[in-house]
Amino acid sequence: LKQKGCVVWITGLSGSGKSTLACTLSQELHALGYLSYVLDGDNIRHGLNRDLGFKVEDRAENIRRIGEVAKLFADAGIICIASLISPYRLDRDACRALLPKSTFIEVFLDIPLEVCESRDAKGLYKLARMGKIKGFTGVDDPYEPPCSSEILITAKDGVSPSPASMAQQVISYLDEKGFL
Ligand code: GGZ
Repeated sequence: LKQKGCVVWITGLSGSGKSTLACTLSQELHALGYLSYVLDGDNIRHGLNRDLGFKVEDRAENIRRIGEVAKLFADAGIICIASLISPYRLDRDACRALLPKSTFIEVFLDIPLEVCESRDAKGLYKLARMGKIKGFTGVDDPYEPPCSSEILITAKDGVSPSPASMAQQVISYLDEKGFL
């Protein structure tokens, strides 16, 4: 293999573009001849984690299981891209602790709530504002931003970078650190 296994952990609010970045990044890596695999919170909640909801303990368990699976992929030499809100610092750090030093790469998709909410692709923010969804991250449930993510992606004047440029930012990091 010409790559080194690692976990690219994308955290951010609902609608921040985590899944889009994960998918674009995976495609770009594939085009460059690298093997990656995406573990998306929203998808995994339909299968492996279908027994879990959004209470604190359920989110913790969702994140823990995805962290353990991501570790298996990384052990196999694959670049595992995990995209989930993962709102609690403690849960993310527990996943970090599962992996060999510097193979857990935290990507903070720091897009303001107003921007995420204005997209509202699935109409979930609207439902949360109406009180029809309780405990929605950013509305009436917390999001703890990382203090020292390896990669920080921010919006400029309320405009997110394009998926391609976000993916490029991650690829440059992976290349620099010797994963590619
Ligand atoms: C946050 C929720 C909630 C609540 C449903 N809070 O943007 P989406 O819709 O497509 O992705 C979100 C997804 C969050 O799942 P994660 O596994 O990423 O969350 S966590 O890491 O916190 O375990 C959102 C939808 O599920 N969703 N209810 N209450 N997001």
